Amino acid sequence: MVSEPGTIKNLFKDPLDLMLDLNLKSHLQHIKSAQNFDLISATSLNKPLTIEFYKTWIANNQHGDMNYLESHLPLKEDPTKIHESLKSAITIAFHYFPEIKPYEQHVPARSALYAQNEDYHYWLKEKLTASITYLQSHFPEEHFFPYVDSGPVLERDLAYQAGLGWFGKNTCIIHSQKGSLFFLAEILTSLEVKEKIPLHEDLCKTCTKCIDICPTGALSGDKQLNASKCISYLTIESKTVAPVELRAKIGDWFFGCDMCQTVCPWNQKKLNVLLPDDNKKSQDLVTTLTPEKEQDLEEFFKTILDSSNKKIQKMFFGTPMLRSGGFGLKRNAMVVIANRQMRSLKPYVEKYLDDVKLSELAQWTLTQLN
Ligand code: B12
Repeated sequence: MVSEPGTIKNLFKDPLDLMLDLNLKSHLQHIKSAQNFDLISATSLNKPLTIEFYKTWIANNQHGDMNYLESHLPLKEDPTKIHESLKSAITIAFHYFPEIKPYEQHVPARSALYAQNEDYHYWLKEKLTASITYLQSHFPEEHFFPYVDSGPVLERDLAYQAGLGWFGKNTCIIHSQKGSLFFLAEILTSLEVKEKIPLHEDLCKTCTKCIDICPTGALSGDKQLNASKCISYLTIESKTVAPVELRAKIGDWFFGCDMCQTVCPWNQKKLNVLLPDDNKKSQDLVTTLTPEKEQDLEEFFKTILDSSNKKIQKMFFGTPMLRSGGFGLKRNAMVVIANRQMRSLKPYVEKYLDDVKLSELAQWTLTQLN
């Protein structure tokens, strides 16, 4: 069970409005407006509230081949092992759009919203670094370390502890005002934060839309995600080809997946304003495209399958898609080609029949196209 300190009433409130330490609050307010952060708050670095869930999840092998999640365990359990001076975390949420800085390469394939942008690991870290420069000028004796995604930090737990939102049934941190379409980031610091922001109440209640829609059954229950079945894992993190039984269920997702977030009632307001194009919000496994967009997609996959892995790496440099590399993006293209029945691309797939890592998938794709 999660031990929940203090009250859990924190409804429809910005965590800063709940902050009693006025000095800390004014600094965080300054940073928030300077960097246009959606939410900012702080918490002392206790043992993560949800570490037991994390341990069970790893022990049950729900993490696929993301071995780093296993090796991060000791540091996630006790963040002071990262640096002995650490006492607190300033936690931040920043929306993935509309400040989209589109990369030069137009990607017409269906991709997660967060990935339609320059790689957030860089630009969000820059925002943290600018915030640290400000903090350092007011607290010259203290240490500050920026974290965005890749560090050994249980980011959702810290966000939860700082009142940035609750753990949704889809496992995402959801805030009653902001939804969940945001990145999380932190500044770990030696600064002492005594403030205890009330936890955000879980407002998922009886809704099960995210669990019901998950095409691969990766979400099997409330806050239960088997990563090795998640389309996001299969198209981004996995270093292998998806098991045959999951391939059709990936639909036309080329990179990541947003279904458990775009179906969420807490994201509808934002989605309707920012994504008026219905196709972008589509909950169909395979989207309907205009002939021009289908043509665009064909050309894109031709380029992917015709290029060396090195060339692909160059093409996607500075974007989140670089993470999948040449192998991953070719793998993803083939699954979409099969699921969209893109028969004209058969000759491009045939080139991979002798490929060490992709031959079986190429064979499967051709069988689906026949
Ligand atoms: C590994 C990873 C993945 C994996 C595994 C996902 C997962 N759910 O764990 C994969 C590749 C599948 C993935 C997918 C995505 N990810 Co990811 N991912 C991570 C990463 C690096 C580690 C997450 C982790 O530790 N998982 C371990 C498991 C056990 O954590 P968990 O599923 O969240 O489980 C917790 C809850 O379920 C909770 N819990 C369980 N039962 C109960 C009961 C109660 C009562 C309570 C209170 C809590 C609780 O405790 C668990 C432990 O904290 C973090 C960054 C980081 N350093 O933390 C980003 C991160 C979680 N991902 C993020 C994003 C944006 C995504 C995607 C939306 C990307 C996409 N569109 O394709 C999807 C969303 C899929 C989903 N529904 O989670 C954001 C989430 C932002 C948010 N609003 O929550 C993060 C924080 C990155 C960032 N810096 O912005 N991701």
